[in-house]
Amino acid sequence: TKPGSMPFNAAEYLVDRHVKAGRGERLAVVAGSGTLTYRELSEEVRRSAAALKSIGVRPEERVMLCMADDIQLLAGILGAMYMGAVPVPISTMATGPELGKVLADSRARVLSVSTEFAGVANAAVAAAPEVTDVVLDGEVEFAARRGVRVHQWLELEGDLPRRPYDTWEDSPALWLYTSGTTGLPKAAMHRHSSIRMVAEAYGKGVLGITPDDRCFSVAKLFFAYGIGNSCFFPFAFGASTVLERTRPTPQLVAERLKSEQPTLFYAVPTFYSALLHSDIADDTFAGVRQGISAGEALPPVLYQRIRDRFGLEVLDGIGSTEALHIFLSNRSGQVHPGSSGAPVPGYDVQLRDENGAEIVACGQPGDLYLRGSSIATGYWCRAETTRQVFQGEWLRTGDTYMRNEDGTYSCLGRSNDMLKAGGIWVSPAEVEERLLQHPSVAEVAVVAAPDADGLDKPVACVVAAAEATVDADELIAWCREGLAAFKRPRAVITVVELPKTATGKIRRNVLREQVYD
Ligand code: 3SK
Repeated sequence: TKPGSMPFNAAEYLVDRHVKAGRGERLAVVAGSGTLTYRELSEEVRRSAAALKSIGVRPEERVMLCMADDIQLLAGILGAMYMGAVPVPISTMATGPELGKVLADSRARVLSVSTEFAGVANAAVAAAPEVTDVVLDGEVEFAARRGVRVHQWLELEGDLPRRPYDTWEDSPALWLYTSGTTGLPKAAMHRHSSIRMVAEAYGKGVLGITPDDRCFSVAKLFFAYGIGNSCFFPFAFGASTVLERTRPTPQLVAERLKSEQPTLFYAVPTFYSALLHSDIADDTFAGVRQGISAGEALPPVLYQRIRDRFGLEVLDGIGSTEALHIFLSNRSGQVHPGSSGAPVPGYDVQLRDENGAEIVACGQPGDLYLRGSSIATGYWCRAETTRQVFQGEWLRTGDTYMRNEDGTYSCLGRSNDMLKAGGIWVSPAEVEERLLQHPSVAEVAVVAAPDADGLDKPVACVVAAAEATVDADELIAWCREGLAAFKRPRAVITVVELPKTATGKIRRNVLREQVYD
């Protein structure tokens, strides 16, 4: 057999496998609209596969889902995979025109929508001439343009399939759009076997998930980070997942932790920071065995404050939409604060200099390259960018990293974020970490801006902490005190918020433009 050609269906692996093995009565999902055992989830997934088939969806066609985290989104994603189609969960934070562009780009004919997002979807469908069917998860006004059929999930019927479509390991399973730094988002195309790979690598290899675990993720299912956290990892190991339909706040998270008792909690650094700024009880995380952070580097000061106040150990890691999930991670009991940890089992990383030569010495900044079998097959209809990013076995991550003496890796920023001051490399992350230790700073990003001579100098864009005022001179002096003087920001600008991508990464290119103005 050719590699990748073994029969394999990720939805069957995640759900039906447990039913066949006699684990059907175990709890699988706790969601806003109810709870499901694995047997019930299997039924929902097959019902969704039948529903999609009944409206004419065929294997390998895309189905876009703009939906809140709940049973219908899970069943929609897994049902599409089950019948060989390709689910494309999409950000619920998009505007109508943004959604319209990706809908048209994907050439999906079917769009599944939660009632909350009907208005946005309505505008999007107007911009996507190929859409023929819209499926809604509840009663809501939806005046689609002519020629578009509008359905209710619950009213769609079809014979429940008894087995999945005969996908192979390499069959297309899932597309995830990634925002990138400029232009239209692009779809990273993932295979069925990549889902098993990330579950084995990170879910088992790093988190050691068992059937007794319960996962709760602040990152939603439409993110690569969220779908791994809330779907692939719990279901690969017969554990359960807690889904939250709305945008979580610290108070809401505290309530759900109390009522659902998750053992694994996944968030991004900004959310950990919000938790610290909230008045939730210090014992909120008493039942959580592990916190997880990704999306951007977790500053050591945040790591320590979470640990001191909540007694929670947070494993910082880095992943990417292209790699499907986390490929560098800290390990339980061996956290190196300020690092993204060591390669996850199944992945190799390399640091390369500007000539493409491998950097072996510790402490030297280099471009991070990644090798591992969960890497996407490419971007849909982006041949040139695909060639630049997917280089044979290696993925160019676009991040600048250095290796530490203990074999862990520390993020120095995006490859194109690094800045030079007086001809010496300055890591924005390092200056940001120092600034975050100042009580008047809630969030900060350091970018390069040209001085009067056109030479780049670090500028700090600061979001003030609640009830604090930012004193630029004081912050510059604070950095001068704690860092080599050349690293200090030459100016401090107060901003209301930092521009961010859908995955919570700071959009430094946008910030740079704002600072230039
Ligand atoms: O940004 C990350 O660190 C990440 C982690 C897991 C999956 C996807 C992403 C983008």
